[in-house]
Amino acid sequence: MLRKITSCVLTLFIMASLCVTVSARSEYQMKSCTAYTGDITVDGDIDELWNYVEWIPVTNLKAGDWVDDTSITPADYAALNCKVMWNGADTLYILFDVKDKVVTTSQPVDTWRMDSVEFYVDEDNSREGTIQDDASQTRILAEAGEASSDHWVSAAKLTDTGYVVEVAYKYFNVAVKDGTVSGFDLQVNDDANDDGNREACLGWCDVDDSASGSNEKWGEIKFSSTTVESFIPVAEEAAEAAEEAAPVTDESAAPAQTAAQTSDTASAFAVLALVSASAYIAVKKFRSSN
Ligand SMILES: [Ca+2]
Ligand SMILES: [Ca+2]
Ligand SMILES: [Ca+2]
Ligand SMILES: [Ca+2]
Repeated sequence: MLRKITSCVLTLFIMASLCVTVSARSEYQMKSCTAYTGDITVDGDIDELWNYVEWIPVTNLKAGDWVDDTSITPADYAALNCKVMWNGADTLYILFDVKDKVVTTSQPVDTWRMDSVEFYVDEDNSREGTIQDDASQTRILAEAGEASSDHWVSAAKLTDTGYVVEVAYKYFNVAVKDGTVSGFDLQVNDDANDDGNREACLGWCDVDDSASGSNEKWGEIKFSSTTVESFIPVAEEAAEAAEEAAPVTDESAAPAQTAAQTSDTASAFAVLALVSASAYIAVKKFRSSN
């Protein structure tokens, strides 16, 4: 009897452990982000305008050797935050900011095992369960430098804490306008120990690594005609305008200005002295005539 109870308790314990392991992955949740209008340069440097766009955190650990290892914490693998913008016509910009302690140099056969970022776009958001026609998955390696293909250009730069990638994706099927919605997802692949294999893979909406085969569980991106510039605080804008409007001063101009100001001040004092003297004479005259 005791053996039976012990066996049941053990079975329950194992089942509970399995449940914990499974629930370590996030549940799929539709997310949405908005691309506001503005222009940036695709060069791997973060443009000033990006500062006025919200970050999109990409945090779903969905694949890689560590995906079901509960001893692993987010501090152990790369972190990805993204921003989006569009040029008001046909081009979507994406900024990837990756914090990665060990950027890989290994060259395995499969590039998805290497440090890299990915973006998924389904222009008409058709969600038919495959990736075809105007839907695509694109991978940019951390060390790719400048790269391009038919519908996109990218620039990747290493930083002290990882790497930055900027992408311009040009729409070819849908005429983007205010209110357009497309299927969209983001991803980072991390080889955490430079052995040519991927330890962690994080997605924005995808939770089970199905994004590369199906567009059903991607998120959405909405396009807005509101400009990113309109988010710049008024005081900050005024300070920038004042700075731009300020006269250019150099060492030769400064003394000339001072001399002119000194001359003006001397003239003012001379006039004041003359007026005072006249008033004094007038008073004297007035007094003497009384
Ligand atoms: Ca840039
Ligand atoms: Ca489609
Ligand atoms: Ca590795
Ligand atoms: Ca890495």
